[in-house]
Amino acid sequence: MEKLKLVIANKNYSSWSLRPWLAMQIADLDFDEVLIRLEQDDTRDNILAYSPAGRVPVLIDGDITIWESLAILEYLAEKFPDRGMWPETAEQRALARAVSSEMHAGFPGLRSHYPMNIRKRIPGRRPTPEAAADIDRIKEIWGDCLERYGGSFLFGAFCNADAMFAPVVSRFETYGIEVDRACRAYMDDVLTLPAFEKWSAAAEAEPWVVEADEVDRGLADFGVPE
Ligand SMILES: N[C@@H](CCC(=O)N[C@@H](CS)C(=O)NCC(=O)O)C(=O)O
Repeated sequence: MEKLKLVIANKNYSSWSLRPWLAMQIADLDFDEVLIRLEQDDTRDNILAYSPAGRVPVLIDGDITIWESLAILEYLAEKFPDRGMWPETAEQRALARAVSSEMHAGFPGLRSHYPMNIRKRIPGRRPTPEAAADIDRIKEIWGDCLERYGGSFLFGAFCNADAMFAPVVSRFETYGIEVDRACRAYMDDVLTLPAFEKWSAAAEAEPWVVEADEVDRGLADFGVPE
């Protein structure tokens, strides 16, 4: 059987790449990774060589190519049913899929205002109204899951839903978003996962800077009065 291959981009910035990479590490899957640098003249061609969608992550399993982070997670959960990539009960699986889909399809206010930047700490960047609404909803999701299913992670043990939210945890850490004690404990559990620490260390070591994803505390660019 050919080894799985996951095509990703810069570990410091590529939030979509982090999701399946983390899930695959925690599921203890054997895979090769191919890293394509963002914002280079040949970035688009390099990604298109793997996927017609022109976006990473891309999972290659022999002659099967899967793009879209959530589809990749679903494929892996089906292929490796013993790895607990979704929770055990139907109710929990349904909710885990609901919050994962909500993440995959939503939160544009958060994503544009607070780009993932693993190696930076920029506390005090004030949210736009859209980002503030997204943050509130994310805290509500985390609080609700942690209260219902309690444990280190959203549904007890780490699952695909946690992988989907891991880049948000990183963003909250980078920009010093205030959270309550339960969410803080959840964030700490994600940030101290050995697999997350491995990704972060690689992000720290990357010399590449993507200017578009480097933001400061100010809001001038967003037309929001200080
Ligand atoms: N909906 C896609 C989003 C993927 C995406 O936007 N990936 C970014 C990197 S994080 C990308 O490939 N960008 C290519 C580029 O900017 O040229 C998914 O869930 O996989």
